[in-house]
Amino acid sequence: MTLRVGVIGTGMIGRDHIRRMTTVLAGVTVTAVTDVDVETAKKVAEGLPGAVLHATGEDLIADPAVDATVVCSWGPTHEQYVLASIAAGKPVFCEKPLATTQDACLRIVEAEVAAGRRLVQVGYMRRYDAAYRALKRVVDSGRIGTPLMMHCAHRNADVPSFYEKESAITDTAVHEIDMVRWMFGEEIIAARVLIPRKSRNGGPLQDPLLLILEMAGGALVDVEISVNIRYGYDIRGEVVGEDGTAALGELSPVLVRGAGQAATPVPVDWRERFLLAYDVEIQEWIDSIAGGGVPLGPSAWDGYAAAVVSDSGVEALRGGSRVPVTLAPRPALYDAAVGVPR
Ligand code: NAD
Ligand code: ISE
Repeated sequence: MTLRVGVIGTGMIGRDHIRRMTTVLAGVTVTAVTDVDVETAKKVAEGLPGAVLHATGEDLIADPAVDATVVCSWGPTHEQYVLASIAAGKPVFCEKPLATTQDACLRIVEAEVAAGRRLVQVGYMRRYDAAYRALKRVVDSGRIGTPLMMHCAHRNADVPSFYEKESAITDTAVHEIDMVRWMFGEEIIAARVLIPRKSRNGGPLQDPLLLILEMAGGALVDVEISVNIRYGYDIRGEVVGEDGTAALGELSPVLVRGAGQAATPVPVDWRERFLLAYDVEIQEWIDSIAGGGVPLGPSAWDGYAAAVVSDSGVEALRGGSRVPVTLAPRPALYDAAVGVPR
């Protein structure tokens, strides 16, 4: 069966997911697109034989030639499209964040619970990255003993002009927030933020930041968030266990020696660094829902939990010292979901 997908939002990641669904992945066809930027959406639709350009996301979701939706519009618009997809009984892959407030995420969780089946998957792609998966296998094997700490760095070369102070947590470190819940199979119970000397490249932003997350089992996670590091897109992670450490390896397949140096290239941005992770993420999503199955990746609950932790991080950034994370009771619908046990 070929899954017929409609894409809402034909910006950077929307176009990238359309490229992979039309030229890389199997079992999928893009039958509809929409964007409030009609000119861009029109150009994208023209490159997709047989695809319909819809005036609104709601029209696209209602289209009988759309079996499932991929939401790649701006964060504040995610809630309306995810809720409309649930109401239509159609699976929806929503780019992160699930929604921009924890209340909105909870409304999505409640709508999905009322629908009685999992329809939502959130675009936290690190769970699909070969290096993160290898790191998790080592942690789960017990080879380095009980994890005590994880050191992470999330460095962007630069960020767009609309990026705000809080985006360092809500837009960037939110990936680590989801990743460590999955890595350790535990909830995060509190957040703190430490503020180092400001980079001259950061403009009005407080750049860099150090986010400290406390896991339910007692491990501590530190996340360096630098969003104007200039030299490239650099993602790091090292777990420190009682008996050893394990870190994400260098991913470049080439080491260049010359002029007295040995060097590996650094990716330009997230599209390059996580190219294959996005491919695996969307392929596994297609395979899981084709034929009426449920999505197996990050759930609406995971999207909600990430939003709550992210809010605690923002509060800590704005002046709180240690801000606890308080989650609503987890509905039974999410018991079988990949991720954090009850
Ligand atoms: P972008 O600005 O390039 O594209 C967003 C598009 O959404 C724009 O074309 C805009 O016109 C459109 N849009 C806005 N409101 C809309 C509406 N109501 N209906 C339809 N279209 C609408 O942004 P982007 O970088 O592609 O990011 C889009 C989403 O993807 C964001 O939520 C972002 O956080 C997420 N993202 C995820 C990753 C990842 O690593 N998983 C990477 C980048 C972006
Ligand atoms: C962007 O929205 C992403 O999701 C990228 O993965 C992240 O590295 C970047 O900081 C965000 O702005």
